[in-house]
Amino acid sequence: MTVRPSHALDSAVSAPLAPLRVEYSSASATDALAQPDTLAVIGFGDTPQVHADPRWLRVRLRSEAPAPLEIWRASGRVAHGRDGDVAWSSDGAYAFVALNVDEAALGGISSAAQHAYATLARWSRASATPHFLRIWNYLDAINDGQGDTERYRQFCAGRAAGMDGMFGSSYPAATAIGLRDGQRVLQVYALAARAPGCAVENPRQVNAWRYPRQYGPAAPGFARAMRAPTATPQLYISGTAAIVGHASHHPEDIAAQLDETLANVRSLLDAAGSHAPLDAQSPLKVYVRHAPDMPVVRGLLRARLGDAVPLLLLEGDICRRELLLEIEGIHAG
Ligand code: 3EB
Repeated sequence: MTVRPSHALDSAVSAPLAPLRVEYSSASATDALAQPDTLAVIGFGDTPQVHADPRWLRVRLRSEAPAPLEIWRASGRVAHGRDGDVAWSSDGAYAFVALNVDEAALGGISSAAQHAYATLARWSRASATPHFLRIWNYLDAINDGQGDTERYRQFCAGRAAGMDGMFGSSYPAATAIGLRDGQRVLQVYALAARAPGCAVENPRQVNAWRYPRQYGPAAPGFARAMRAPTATPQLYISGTAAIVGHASHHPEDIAAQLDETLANVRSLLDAAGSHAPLDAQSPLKVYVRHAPDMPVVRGLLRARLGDAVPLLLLEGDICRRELLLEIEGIHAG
């Protein structure tokens, strides 16, 4: 019998992770960054804050009121640094990886996306946390351009080219949302882990990576949700909208789109075998296309979900013009 000397290491690598702790917080970024277990601090909206720390990220989306910070906390001691245009932090179990790519320098949104994903692929191959669980993509003017030249579709094409097999047959959960500040800088950030998660698809929706050709030259490479490789259940829910099968439903009806979206989220939780209701352990982020819809959406969500679910509402464009809102989140259960 051969005893593999790396056995102890193998089991450490495959041991379940402690859940990442994610919260919306009114703490100051400086205080949050001072904690040794802080993996990432994400500021939304017009926050003027600038921190040199690679764990700090500003997402250029407007919020209803001054937005809370999103804080990710790991379990171990967090190291952080920069490699080229990648900012990273890691406790060995999880990693936060972020990059901003100037479109003009790369020759457009498609090449910027390709560069971003090729960079992530290279980073992950050299890392102790090579498994992507969740990726966020933010780009300016996402709906500009007609047909296959729409910027979202060009982004999808570049993303597919840059991924180049890095996810094998299973994509991570994702969000892709439009910014409106005219800055042509693609923002991509990700949560990666030491062990692989498990992709979950939604039986009410066609898998996004199988969308038919009418939605663009390259199907969007993401899973509807990702079960984290954690000791207690944790589910990362992708951006979810009023799409049934592959078609958008209820154009121009924000309330009906909200209910369809919640039906999709519930169906996804069922598919993931999660029977716990959305609660205080389920922070949701809600992207709303038209600012005047924001109080309406907040009211409807409180009526549907109760007061315990942490909500962060942001103004942003959804990747199909007729979609008025999108909901993403994390769920313990
Ligand atoms: C959808 O279901 C809505 O391109 O990464 C949601 C989540 C959407 C992620 C992406 C797109 C993406 O197709 C749009």
